[in-house]
Amino acid sequence: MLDFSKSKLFISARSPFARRVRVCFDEHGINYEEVVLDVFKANPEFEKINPLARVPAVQLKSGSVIIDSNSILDAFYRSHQKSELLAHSEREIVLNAQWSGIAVGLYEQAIQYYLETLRPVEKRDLEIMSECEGNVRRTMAEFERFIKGRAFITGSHLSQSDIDMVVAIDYLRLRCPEDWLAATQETGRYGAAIGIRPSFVRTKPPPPQ
Ligand SMILES: N[C@@H](CCC(=O)N[C@@H](CS)C(=O)NCC(=O)O)C(=O)O
Repeated sequence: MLDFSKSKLFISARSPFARRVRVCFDEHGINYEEVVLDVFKANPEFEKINPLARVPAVQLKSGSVIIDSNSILDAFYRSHQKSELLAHSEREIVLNAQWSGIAVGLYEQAIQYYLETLRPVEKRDLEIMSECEGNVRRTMAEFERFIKGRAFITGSHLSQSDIDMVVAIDYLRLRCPEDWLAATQETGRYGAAIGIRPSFVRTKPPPPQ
């Protein structure tokens, strides 16, 4: 059993990968410290913790370090096998795995798009940007159909896949054009209901700089 209390979680204020772990820790009442980094700047001290210089990374009070949101969550849930956020049936396990995978893919698409927008207009790869747009619109249309009439992905209770999808919805709103989510009212209703939880309110990404 790994002990996550009194751990240090290295994050950046807007990272969706970090936020899925932050919300998970908050939902489980973990007492931990957040170390906020600017990942667009060199962080020599952090590179000693994670040579890849990526957030999230967690340093347990034992000194052990786990990097990558999937690895952190995997280790966390192995140590919290009675968590109410865990899937109870085969159907729930499949739904959770499916939508958590999709959520992480959405983070990647939004980041790829955002990084292009940081380049001077003439250097942007329009093919990549349009591919991201197509992938996000198609995926969100699929989620809109799926979530209609449901409060949670499993139908009955909050799971890590809900955390991951609501983090994705907020991150798309932060980094991508507004109209990509224009036709997703059911998604909006679902995100708003879960987004009022204190764990989401506390970790809400600040507006873009
Ligand atoms: N697969 C990793 C992705 C983490 C990631 O890409 N983090 C970004 C912030 S959103 C980062 O630290 N980027 C800085 C860099 O790659 O130098 C995870 O799930 O934790």
